[in-house]
Amino acid sequence: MRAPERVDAVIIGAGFSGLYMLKRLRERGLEAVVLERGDDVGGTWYWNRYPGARCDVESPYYSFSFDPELEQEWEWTERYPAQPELQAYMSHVADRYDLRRDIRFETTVGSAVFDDAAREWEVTSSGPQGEQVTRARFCIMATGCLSSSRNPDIEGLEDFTGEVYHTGEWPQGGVDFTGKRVGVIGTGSSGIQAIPEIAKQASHLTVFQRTPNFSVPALNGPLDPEFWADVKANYRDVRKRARSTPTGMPFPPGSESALDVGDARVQEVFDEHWTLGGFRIGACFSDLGISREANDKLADYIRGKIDTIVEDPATAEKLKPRDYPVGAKRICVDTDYYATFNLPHVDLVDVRANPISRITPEGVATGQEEYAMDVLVFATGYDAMTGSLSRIDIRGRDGRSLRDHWAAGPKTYLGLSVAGFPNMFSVAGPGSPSVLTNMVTAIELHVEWIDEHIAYLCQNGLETSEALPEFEDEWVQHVNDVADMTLMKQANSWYLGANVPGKPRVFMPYAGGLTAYTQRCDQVAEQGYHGFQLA
Ligand code: NA7
Repeated sequence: MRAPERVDAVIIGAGFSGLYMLKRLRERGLEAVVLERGDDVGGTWYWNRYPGARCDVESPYYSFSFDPELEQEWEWTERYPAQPELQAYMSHVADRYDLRRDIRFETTVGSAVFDDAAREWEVTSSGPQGEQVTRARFCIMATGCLSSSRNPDIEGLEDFTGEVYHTGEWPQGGVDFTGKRVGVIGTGSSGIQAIPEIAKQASHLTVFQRTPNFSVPALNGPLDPEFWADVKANYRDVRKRARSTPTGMPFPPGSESALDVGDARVQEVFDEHWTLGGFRIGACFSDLGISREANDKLADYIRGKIDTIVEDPATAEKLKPRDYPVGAKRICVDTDYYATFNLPHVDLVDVRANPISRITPEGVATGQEEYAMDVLVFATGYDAMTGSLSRIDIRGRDGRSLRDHWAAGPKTYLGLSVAGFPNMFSVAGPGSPSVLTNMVTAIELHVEWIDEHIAYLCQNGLETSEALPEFEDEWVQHVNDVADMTLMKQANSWYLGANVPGKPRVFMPYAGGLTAYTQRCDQVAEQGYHGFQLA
């Protein structure tokens, strides 16, 4: 093993979070390194390069706001950014600010252990040159919310003789489906984006659906030059507005109640939003997220749209979500998803009614039928929000493991800090708004907060900072209470850990919106980091 590397801060992950964190800490005069599993920057967007992979937040808003020059020089080409464009953007950011020299690529972190005596983190990783220890005062988890992909535990998978892929670990060179019989398991955002693209090449496509999702049209296309020029001319104002809404996007939620305005107005507003495209429809009335009666109106509307698009009534019926409210699972934003089921070579199998019993050497078997496949695509999601942390052996004071501390669900103060894990901060961690908002806005707020907190510690001669246990408990309770005020817990979603067998069912993101959350974080800072033990 090589001699330990000693820096001020070690950052794990080189996605949006890690790149910005490195930039900020370096400008602060700290020596920082980033450890990254992939061989390039991009984080979630590095791995999710499946056909059709595209962000559901519009391009001008899904970008860094920290440098007006960067905003002006970068040109987005489409309304929603596709994976290659996001990859190119992050690569540009890394080069523009000369970040790569402090990023260790192809480096997988195995453990992060707090050394009580030295008050340092010891992070062990393996990379191209073997095992490496990095010692640092601060350890920043920029590990992403959707970075730990999971194949379900279906018997027989190892016997399958065809090709197997997961959307979240897609091969660099792409996959050619031409002339092949393809099975896609999973109909979340990834499946819904990939299915229409795979159908363009495959000779036959079988979609295995356990739970149908609510999906709305993206209406993607080239970015309207006039709109883009207008955003660029007003970018400061656009960013300011984005930071002042619950979602981190520069448009406020609807102010009318769907229950007060009458059916004609409800129809009019839904129609307007359907033709506008994107998931803004999910917040077009003020009560869609809190009243099941209001929410049912939108659910009925989307089910009605499925009927108008899908020609076969039995298939349309199978595609309609029935048992959870719109938005309790993230609304999918698609291009031709429902219409894909009108193609003669595309079939839908309801595996809720007929569960997959095993993977055979030739394909997929349900209790009723066997489906022969050349390629299997798992679009089965992630061990979300906690998976990328719990796969690292993280130990705080007295060797206490984070896995144990979180055995009953993640516990954090503000999603930023964990009691007993000094000087460890997480960007967009569980307990923060993260995945319920525009991730880039949420990430920027966190990175800036962490950077300023570190500066405060350094300026005040403080060695360590960590959440006080009672504040952590209070925050966990608050996150839970806020989720209870919404409809968010009424679906078996990854927000609740429901997609991972055995994972505790705890609502992980903070549903109170970015505005209220930011105020709370600012307040904590203004009060000398109230709720943190500073030593
Ligand atoms: P998701 O949203 O977690 O979707 C995973 C899909 O895979 C979902 O339809 C699951 O059905 C299905 N799934 C998972 N395990 C199985 C098994 N064993 N059998 C059949 N079907 C299964 O992940 P995505 O990658 O699509 O999207 C993640 C986020 O990325 C998304 O929300 C956006 O924020 C971007 P289930 O619903 O659990 O019944």
